[in-house]
Amino acid sequence: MIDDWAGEPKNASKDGEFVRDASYIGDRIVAAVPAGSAPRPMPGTSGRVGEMLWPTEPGRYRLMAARACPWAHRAIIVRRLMGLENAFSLSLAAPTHDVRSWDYDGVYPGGMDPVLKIPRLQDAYFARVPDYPKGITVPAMAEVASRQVVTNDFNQMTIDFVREWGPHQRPGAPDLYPDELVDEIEEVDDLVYPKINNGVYRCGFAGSQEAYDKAYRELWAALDVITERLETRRYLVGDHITLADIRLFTTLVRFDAVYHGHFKCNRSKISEIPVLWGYLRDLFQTPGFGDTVDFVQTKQHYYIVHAEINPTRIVPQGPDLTGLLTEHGRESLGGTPFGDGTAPGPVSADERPPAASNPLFAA
Ligand SMILES: N[C@@H](CCC(=O)N[C@@H](CS)C(=O)NCC(=O)O)C(=O)O
Repeated sequence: MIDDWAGEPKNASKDGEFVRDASYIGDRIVAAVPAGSAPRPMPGTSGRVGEMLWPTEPGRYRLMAARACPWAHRAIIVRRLMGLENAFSLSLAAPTHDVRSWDYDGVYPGGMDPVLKIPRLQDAYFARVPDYPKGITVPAMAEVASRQVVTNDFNQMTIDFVREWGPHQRPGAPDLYPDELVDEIEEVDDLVYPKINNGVYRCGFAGSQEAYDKAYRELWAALDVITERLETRRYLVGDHITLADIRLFTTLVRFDAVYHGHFKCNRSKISEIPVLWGYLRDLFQTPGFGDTVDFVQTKQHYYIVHAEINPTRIVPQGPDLTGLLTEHGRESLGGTPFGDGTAPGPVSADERPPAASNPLFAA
């Protein structure tokens, strides 16, 4: 809750360990509140910031994201797979920013988000919580009319895209979070989130050799477990894509281009691990995954914004990414990408990453 946040350092480091700040404006956008209604307190709460329920209402919200960010990337993929493009629009921040966090410099005319009419993401945070003391992070859902952040809880947001927006999803939208698989999906996440998704950050932002060594060991131990699991299964849980695969994909797809060098996660590249490389190529080539990636922006973000670990701010040229398009052969493991659902159509021209940023569009 917001009262408890003031003065708390973000991503505080203890004994050189990177400790991610995982507190959020945790309001939710849900089906149970009628469209047109004002937000209401979550049952049993006093309705402070983080305790409100807002209605799922097409046109009312805007997803504020950035191509570079793996946590925002989850939301972009889920929105596309569920066909929610007409339910809420997408705002994409510039890849680099100063200490005031994300802005729209060079992205939209006049450096202003054209719908929210703000130059910086922080304006939507401050509209909700004046002097907001935490990280100004993507992804966030903002209410268009009030230009304020509703939620920045990246994980709950994607679960709610799947479960709360049903009537506004496309026909054939897959079930990415089936009831009967939830326990297993979250069990996999108990390993993937701390050791892999956040594990690469724990390596990269470690402030001591010991903290780095520990994070590195845990990262690779977890990747070994996941590799073994994916040797005989096409997807992490069940026989079609679920949120578990989306969560892992966003780290794997950045690995060789960023985490291997910039974050010193360099036991090997994903392209040198046949099972993970096959799994990554399979997902990359699946509509909704590879077509949401912008490698140029992703590299620019990490190598330029994190000057504390890359003081020259030089952005590497490599690696060659064309291998992502090669045959993966994982169909023989069984399963189908979307289960009883169907693939989304091609990504719309206004949301397609540029050809220079993605081998899928380079041809
Ligand atoms: N806040 C979430 C994830 C979102 C997040 O960390 N986003 C990053 C980009 S990858 C961000 O917006 N950082 C900007 C900042 O902290 O100023 C968490 O840490 O669990």
